[in-house]
Amino acid sequence: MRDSRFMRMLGLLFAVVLGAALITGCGSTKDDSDSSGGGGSAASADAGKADTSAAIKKGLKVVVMPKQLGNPYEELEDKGTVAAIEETGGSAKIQGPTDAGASSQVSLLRSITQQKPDAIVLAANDPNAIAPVLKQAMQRGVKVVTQDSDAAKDARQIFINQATTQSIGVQLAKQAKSTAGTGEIAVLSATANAPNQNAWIKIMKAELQKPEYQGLKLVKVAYGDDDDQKSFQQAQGLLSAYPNLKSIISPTTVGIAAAARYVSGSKYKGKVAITGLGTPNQMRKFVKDGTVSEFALWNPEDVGYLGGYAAAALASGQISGKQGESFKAGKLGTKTIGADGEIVLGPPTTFTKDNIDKFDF
Ligand code: RAM
Repeated sequence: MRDSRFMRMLGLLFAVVLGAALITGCGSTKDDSDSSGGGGSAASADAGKADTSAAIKKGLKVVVMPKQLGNPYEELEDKGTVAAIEETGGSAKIQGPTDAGASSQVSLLRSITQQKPDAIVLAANDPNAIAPVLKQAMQRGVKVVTQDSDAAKDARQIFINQATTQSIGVQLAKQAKSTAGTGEIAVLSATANAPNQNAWIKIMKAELQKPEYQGLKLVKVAYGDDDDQKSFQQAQGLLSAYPNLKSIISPTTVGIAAAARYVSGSKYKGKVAITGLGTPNQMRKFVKDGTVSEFALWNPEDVGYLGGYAAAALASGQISGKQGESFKAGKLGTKTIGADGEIVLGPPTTFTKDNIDKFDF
């Protein structure tokens, strides 16, 4: 008797719980389920299926990794990423190595993967050294976005490219010609493994083979490792080894600033041109003192901001990284993923004494 009453009560309780669960389930909005944080398994079961109407999840945890800490360019870029993540209601933490060496990011990425953030947004120091750990992160459900400098294509979902690689390489060749005319030129790059600089230099070299560049001779590619002192010494070394050098093209903000500093205080000032990619704030004094006549860059903060929104859209299931998918990137508007998961921000700006004071970054 007591047993059967107990069973009836148990049955009733079961029905009430089941009913409540059904009601809650039916009544839940997308936002509710998205922000529950417990949707991990559902999200991974849906991996690869994008729902462009899905809301951005609140409270996303994102790790932002520069090539190295202390590089003013990378700091601007990461500031943009943090701003974007915070705009979406998430939190972002910057973690990075102290040098831009090929394997400097690997162990850091390994420990970050253990913590399983929603996404990692990084500028790669080497396309392959970090590929295994990034793949492991993606297998664990961490979304991976590269910006500025790409990893191997299968080790990230999206790459934010500042401008097309082709257009940057062509621009460097044009800078070589407009500053040197003909004669000997050299490149002062970042590290020997840097994915972005290597890709640009490859295009630049191919351009230099064209008839319009006849008479220009690239004598050396030197590496300053995106280290100010080493870049300064490399600039000095290039000029003493190649006394006929007409121009140094430095496709790194660290390299161009160090080379310009060296030349501006040397006998080469006014004789050897320095050009390439730099931030207006670092280069202003060298433009004003006549050491540099032109250089170029995009807005690093926008690159990072776009990377932040791409990470949030990926981690919210709005996009999966496939070509043709679109998402809203805050003040930058709607962006669409191109071939190989690449999104291109826009063309670089050329800075000269006539426009440099209009820019503050
Ligand atoms: C340096 C870094 C960065 C590059 C710029 C132009 O700050 O190498 O990756 O994009 O230069």
